[in-house]
Amino acid sequence: MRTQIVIIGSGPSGLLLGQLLTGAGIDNVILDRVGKDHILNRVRAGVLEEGTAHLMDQAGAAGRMHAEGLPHDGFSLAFDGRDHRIDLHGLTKGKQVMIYGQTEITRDLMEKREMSDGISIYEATNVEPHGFDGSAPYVTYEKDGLTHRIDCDFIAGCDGFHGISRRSVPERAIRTFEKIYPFGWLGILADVSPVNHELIYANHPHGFALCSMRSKTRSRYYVQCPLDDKIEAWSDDRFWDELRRRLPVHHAEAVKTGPSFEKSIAPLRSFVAEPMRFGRLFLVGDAAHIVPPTGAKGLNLAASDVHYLFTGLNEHYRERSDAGIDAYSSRALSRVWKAVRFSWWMTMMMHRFPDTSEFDQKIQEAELDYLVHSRAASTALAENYVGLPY
Ligand code: FAS
Ligand code: PHB
Repeated sequence: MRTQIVIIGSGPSGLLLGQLLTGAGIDNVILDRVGKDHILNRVRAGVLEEGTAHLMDQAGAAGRMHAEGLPHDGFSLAFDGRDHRIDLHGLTKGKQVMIYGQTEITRDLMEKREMSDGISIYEATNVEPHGFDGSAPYVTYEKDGLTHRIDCDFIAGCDGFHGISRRSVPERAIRTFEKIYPFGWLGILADVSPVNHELIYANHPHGFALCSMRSKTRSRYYVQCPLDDKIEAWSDDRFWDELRRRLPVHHAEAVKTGPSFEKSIAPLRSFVAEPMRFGRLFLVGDAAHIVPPTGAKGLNLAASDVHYLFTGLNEHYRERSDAGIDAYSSRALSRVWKAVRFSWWMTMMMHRFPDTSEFDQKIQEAELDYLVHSRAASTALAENYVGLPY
């Protein structure tokens, strides 16, 4: 088989890139090592920047997002028993975020791809990129007991943090930067109405909590937990008690509880690989970077990477210009590092660290006090949260 672009990974990065390329008449094939249902069963991000929503429009896959998504003009920071609203709309001259689950983004893009007759090969094992340091790259994979080969012009490594693409780059050619946080997030999904019409990020002596949602009838909640914590140690009752303990009383009393149907613990890390291009192989999304979910940036960074790479590939084929693909890594990394900083800053500000000193705790409290009482500080938070320009 031959195509122009082989995309490794059928998560949001791969599917969004595939749909934009298809819309521009650029042939592409998506490979994933698991099946569609496995991908659709993952519960991850929930907040979309306007840039991400616009890319879904550009991909022609935004109908359900506009119909079912919840545009939000602000969110609250809760600490010391009170909450403080951050007026995103007012502080960013009218910008919003869209509450719409990553699972739905993935479903919409999969359906759009099927309608566009895009080729996606699932349960492709031992996927391997080859020859990307030359001018004739190709990808091999196994399926139904046979080894297959796809020759191409370029390879997009959209295969996430644990994928094969970054691991295929010679160690001498790549630098990585990492910070591991000493706690995780225990998250649940429950079909109960959200405690508030907007998100609440809470900093409490017992730890961080986040009140989010997927719709007006489905809530997504998180509590900070020790890194070595186990799901089995968290009954629903224990979760609801701990969530309410970490919220201001008026919110705690309003929490609607019910049986959770998804419960998971995610570790938190910051990670960046540089560069994001190796000849004819490009790293995209989580394959190149990971952020703690505190700033709701992971999925949105994947979207801006896709924007930069699609723009470059489109120029390559339409205008015979390589300026865009040559600039891909530096353009993407410039935005990545600003989002990595923001996600680190929000994580440091909103979580309780096991080994924090009394001095560091007072600094955190001063940071929160300054943030909610200074328009300049709130504006800086707001412009990062809605998403810096592409
Ligand atoms: P993904 O990891 O989503 O997709 C990669 C795809 O590549 C997968 O389908 C995988 O099966 C496939 N793949 C991997 N290795 C392969 C191989 N060798 N061969 C073929 N295919 C291969 N972001 C937020 O903004 N907010 C959040 O709240 C949030 N919560 C998260 C919770 C968890 C537990 C995790 C892991 C991430 C979370 N994220 C969150 C970040 C997440 O949303 C990512 O940013 C997003 O999934 C990035 O999408 P992709 O780059 O497509 O990578
Ligand atoms: C979510 O709804 O899953 C979510 C929202 C905001 C975050 C992280 C996760 O910062």
